[in-house]
Amino acid sequence: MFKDIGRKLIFMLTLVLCLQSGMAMAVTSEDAIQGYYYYWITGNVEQGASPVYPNGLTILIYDEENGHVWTDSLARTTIAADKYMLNSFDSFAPYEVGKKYLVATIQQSGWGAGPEQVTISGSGVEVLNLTMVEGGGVVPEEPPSDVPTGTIPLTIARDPNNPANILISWNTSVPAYRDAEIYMLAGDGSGTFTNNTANWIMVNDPAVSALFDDPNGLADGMLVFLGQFGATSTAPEAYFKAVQTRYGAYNVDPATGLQYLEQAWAVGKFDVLLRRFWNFVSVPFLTSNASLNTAYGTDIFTDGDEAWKINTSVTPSLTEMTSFTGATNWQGLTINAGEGCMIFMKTLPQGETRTMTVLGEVARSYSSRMAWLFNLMGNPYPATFSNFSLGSIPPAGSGQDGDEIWSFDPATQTPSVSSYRNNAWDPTVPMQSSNGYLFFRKNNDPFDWAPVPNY
Ligand SMILES: [Ca+2]
Repeated sequence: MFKDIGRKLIFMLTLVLCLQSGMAMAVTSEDAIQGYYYYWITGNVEQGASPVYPNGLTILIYDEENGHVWTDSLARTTIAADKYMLNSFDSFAPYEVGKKYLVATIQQSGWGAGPEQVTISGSGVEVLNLTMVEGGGVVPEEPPSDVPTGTIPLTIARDPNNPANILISWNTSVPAYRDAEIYMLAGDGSGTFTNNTANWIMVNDPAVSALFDDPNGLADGMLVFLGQFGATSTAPEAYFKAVQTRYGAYNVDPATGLQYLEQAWAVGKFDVLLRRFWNFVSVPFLTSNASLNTAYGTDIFTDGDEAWKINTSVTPSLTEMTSFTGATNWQGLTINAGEGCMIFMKTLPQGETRTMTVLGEVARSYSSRMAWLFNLMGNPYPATFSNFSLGSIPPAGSGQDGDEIWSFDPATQTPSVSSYRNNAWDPTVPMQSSNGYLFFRKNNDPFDWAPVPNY
């Protein structure tokens, strides 16, 4: 952080000297060490025959990749007094020295300036004068997805290079996604996800930066969350979002009225403690039919451990679906968000626990069919509902007399039941993230369960 500020100050100072001395600028040794190329492209934009005045137009320097010009190119600025100055420091420097880039205005009403090539020399200021022409300029594209403006979609997985770590990554082949700021939200393990930006913190903040390997090194599209998978985990729940730096995480997107950080999609990790014998669990993330091997891992289980789910291939019934063995792991069994699963830890000593870390994307909506009789379910969101009847669990009018919800306390190996009567659950049951529940639809029709997240 301080190094960045220092670099920026050196750069600003160098620029001032450069402008005062007629733009004869030398590269400082600091530049060479850092590998950042302080570089300005500047010039005039003549109006020419254009009915569109250049002042106020946006001008870009961009790397034309596969014929695309992305909305968020390397750097951009606004033309003022017929002049522009594109600053490499406002981009995700370094540029590639010796490579040709393009400079152009965004086209407006069919008129624009450029594109014209500029070769990055790695030092000094390049002067490139442009003239508005009909058909000139560029029409940039949006990044290739439906992600919210100014944000970057993340993926989360176990680190293939070190299974104790978690790898957060994003697609830097999209130029806009190289401009990343990564934010984290930590929780106590009870299901505390929120989009409220007050609780989020940038990963290079000294308060959390030690949890990561090189939290400032984001140009590779990868961030390693150290020691947070399984036994060595110290953060029982944690979430990540990414925004594009130039938008400003706390600025408001005029199209949605939300802060860019607020509307970014999230991924996360959640630790589930397993105890001796029966555990009733669920995955509070979108997993799209993740295999149990992926969702639950394999290293905390031993031969003879069991996974039980509802077998829908016959009359719905609670069925042992697979036994764990070191040779076959969990075989082909899969788990989805909102699905409950009973795990039997056969050989785990009394009083010991095992940490099962689950990873995935935080769901923004959810729906599943509740069948007649047995439904093993879980909260599909990493945020606890205080009451099953809230958030349409089940939707108003869908719970009917005779329905039952069974919870299970793995510490005491004790089940408890709540019955639906007089339009309410008796007693009320909080729906905790990562717990599993048995919803027993005794007499009534199936229905679509679509709880609304309370983020
Ligand atoms: Ca990195």
